[in-house]
Amino acid sequence: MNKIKACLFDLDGVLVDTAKYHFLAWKKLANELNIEFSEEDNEKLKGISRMASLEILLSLGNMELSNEMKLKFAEKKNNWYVEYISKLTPNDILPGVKEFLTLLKCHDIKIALGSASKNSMLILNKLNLVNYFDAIIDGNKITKAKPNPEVFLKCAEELNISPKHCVVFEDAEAGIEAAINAGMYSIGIGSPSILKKANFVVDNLSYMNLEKLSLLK
Ligand code: B16
Ligand code: MG
Repeated sequence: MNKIKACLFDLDGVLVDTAKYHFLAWKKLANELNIEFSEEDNEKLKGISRMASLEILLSLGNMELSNEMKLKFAEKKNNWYVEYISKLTPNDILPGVKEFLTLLKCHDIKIALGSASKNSMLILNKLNLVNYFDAIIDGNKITKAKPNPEVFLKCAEELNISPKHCVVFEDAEAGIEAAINAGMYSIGIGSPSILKKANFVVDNLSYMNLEKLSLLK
């Protein structure tokens, strides 16, 4: 029998590719602050919170700001980001997502969202995905960012399923670590050389099926 009773999904990079919009918005802010910021630098911001991302950007420019100014710039970046993602449509859903979520529903495996983003409801609504989820835990409901396991433990709690029966799908190293810290299985989405600690890694959710889930023992 399959041990897995719940699948917990990260949002950015797993269900939708919003990383490019985060990059464009951070790049716009970096330009304004005269900080050099590359796509490679942007990799370090994946999966971590908005304020932690800003701290990394500022450290790249050896820049220190008051808390008040930090909040102002974080808001500015978010306004640009929200403008970009307001154009998202269901066509932006990553390959295999809807098919895999439908398969899980048919087999009574619970589905949760575990994301650091405070914009997750806006994104899920744009993608028409809200109804698939039995629980939604995002940046508005947590205080500790990944690799802290809080986000995934809250998913398990809301679903009333033990962490040992949960598997997390993540594209970021910090997210895989959060899953391990929660005592859950983890499946990486993306590069095996970056997501080394995951139980296994697939390119995207079109490579997932029930047989692959049953490999988790
Ligand atoms: P927001 P995830 C994360 O989402 C992103 O990967 C990360 O780059 C972003 O800084 C974070 O959300 C916060 O997003 O500014 O929208 O609140 O990957 O955990 O779904
Ligand atoms: Mg992610």
